[in-house]
Amino acid sequence: AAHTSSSLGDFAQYLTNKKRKLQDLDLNLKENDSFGAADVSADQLFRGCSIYVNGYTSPSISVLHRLVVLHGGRFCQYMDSKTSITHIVASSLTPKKHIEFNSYRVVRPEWIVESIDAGRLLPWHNFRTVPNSESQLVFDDRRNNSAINIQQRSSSEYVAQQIKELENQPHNNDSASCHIGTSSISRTLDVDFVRQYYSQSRLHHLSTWKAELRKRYQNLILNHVTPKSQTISKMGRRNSNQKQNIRVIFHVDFDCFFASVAVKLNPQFNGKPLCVGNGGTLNSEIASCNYEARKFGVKNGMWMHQAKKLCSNLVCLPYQFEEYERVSSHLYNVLLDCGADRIEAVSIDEALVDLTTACTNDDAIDIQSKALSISQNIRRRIYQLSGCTVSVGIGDNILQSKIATKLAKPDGQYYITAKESLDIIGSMDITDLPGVGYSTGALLKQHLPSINKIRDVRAVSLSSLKQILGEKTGIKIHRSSFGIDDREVGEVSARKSVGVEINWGVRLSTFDEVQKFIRSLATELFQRLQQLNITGKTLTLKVQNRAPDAPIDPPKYLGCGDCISYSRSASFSDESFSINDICNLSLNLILKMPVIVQDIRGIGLQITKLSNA
Ligand code: DCP
Ligand code: CA
Ligand code: CA
Repeated sequence: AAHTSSSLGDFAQYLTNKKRKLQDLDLNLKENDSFGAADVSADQLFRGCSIYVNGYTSPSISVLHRLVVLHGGRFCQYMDSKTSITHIVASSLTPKKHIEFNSYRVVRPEWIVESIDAGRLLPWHNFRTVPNSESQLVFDDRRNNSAINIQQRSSSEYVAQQIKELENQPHNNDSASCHIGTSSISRTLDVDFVRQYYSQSRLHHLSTWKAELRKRYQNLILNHVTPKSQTISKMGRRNSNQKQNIRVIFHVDFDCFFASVAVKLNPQFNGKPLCVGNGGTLNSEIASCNYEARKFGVKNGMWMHQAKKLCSNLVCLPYQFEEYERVSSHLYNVLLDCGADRIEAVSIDEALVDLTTACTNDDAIDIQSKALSISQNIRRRIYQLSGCTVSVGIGDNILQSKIATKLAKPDGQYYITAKESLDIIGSMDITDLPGVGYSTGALLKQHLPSINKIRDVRAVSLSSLKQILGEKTGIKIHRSSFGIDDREVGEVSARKSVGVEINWGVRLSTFDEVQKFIRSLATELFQRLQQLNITGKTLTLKVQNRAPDAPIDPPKYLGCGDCISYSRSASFSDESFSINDICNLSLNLILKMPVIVQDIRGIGLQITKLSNA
């Protein structure tokens, strides 16, 4: 289960429960293990010892856990109560851990195994992970000139050996014994990681494009011919022939956008099932697949291994970010020049256009045929310029036009009547509620389990909907269930935050690395603020921490897996903050979170309470 607790209290409770569960498990283990029962004399060998295992060990952490518990010791899953831990078992230590564990008895796993063999507790200092003199040396280094010496030491034989050990560690080993995969370390430590990540991340591109396009087309009123008598809409300008409240909204969306661009650049795959994704490894996600692939049941967002099962000869091609921008610009240029009243950028491959005036003109015979002929034109011109097809949905409002697009796809157009859209919306599953997230639909299902389709929502009173979903969402869902949507095209709310977030490829092993990672995020964030000419008052730090029962290596390669997410905010002393200020504030915030360095799977920084710089 996903845990999204944000408060410390909840997490403390979670930990307490979890620990209780583990202790029960320990008891069970002890009672049921015949090996333990047979060796009664050794039973209390580790009595009074509280043992914590750090990093990769041989035998694995789960074996050590068993051995410690069977022989009367306490096994600590977490380092939360440092003082109660008597021994840390580690095969090797990172320089940072050297310091962090300086006041502990840090022993090699052999101490456990050989003590059991000997039938008595062997002196721990004969099994030091770090020979005494070395540990002392590091400590002195730290007192004298802090981090620099630790860095220098990383060339020492000791650390070299440690790295070698890590490198020899197999990737998909027993997950409990494999704390950090090598390639993940190098990825996260890579100085250019953040920059590289952003140049390769499609989600980052999608959100940046969206922000830029929105900014460009926000408040752009295209039809400047305004009859004096007309002030029908608060934003749009309407033609005098327009009947009150009638609107003609177009939704224009590229068909399988990334996949279309891929086929355009690789025409040899024309007509073959194809998708675009990250390298096509089995553990990657499909960003876009063409309609030939969809015939096999392949879908956008599906995992590659699943898609390959459905369609074994599915071709996977790489992203072409620059080409997406080029193709998209043709869409926007055509829409800027089609006689529209208003235009709204929805995303790189999709826009809303208010064509009320053009469709209700004096020379328009009837709205539907006029709209369909304008649409035909738009589609033809976009295809001529870009070589990719769009589909167009037309309706009385934004919601209806988006539903019409679903009926138009691929390479088609559809004019939907109010009655028709009402039927279609009614037959949709509530988790597909248009304009609201999946979670709202799920929440509704939880409170009203008998409700399945959106048409059932119509029977629920507005007051109950408000009670379940809150005032705003309640009203919104009530209205959308009846196909009502009075948003104006281009009426997008102003930007409320600027942020950066990485939750892929994040595997850190020391606090030093956390600091470095935060610094690169802060640098990226700072550059964005500068580009947008924006500053703000408040910083929010979000950290994704591996959920205790989630596997160390999630199914998605280097993904974040099941996480508990923490979020904390603080304000800058003034709005002219620097990269350093962002770092310092972030570090203050992360220290207040009960996160474990090795379990961090994602970090995000966000600035809110924005103002112009
Ligand atoms: N995209 C992505 N990841 C997402 C959503 C979108 O990479 N979670 C990218 C790939 C898509 C493009 O954005 O090609 C446009 O998204 P659409 O939802 O419009 O999907 P397609 O254009 O691929 O298909 P359709 O024909 O259904 O619109
Ligand atoms: Ca699309
Ligand atoms: Ca789209």
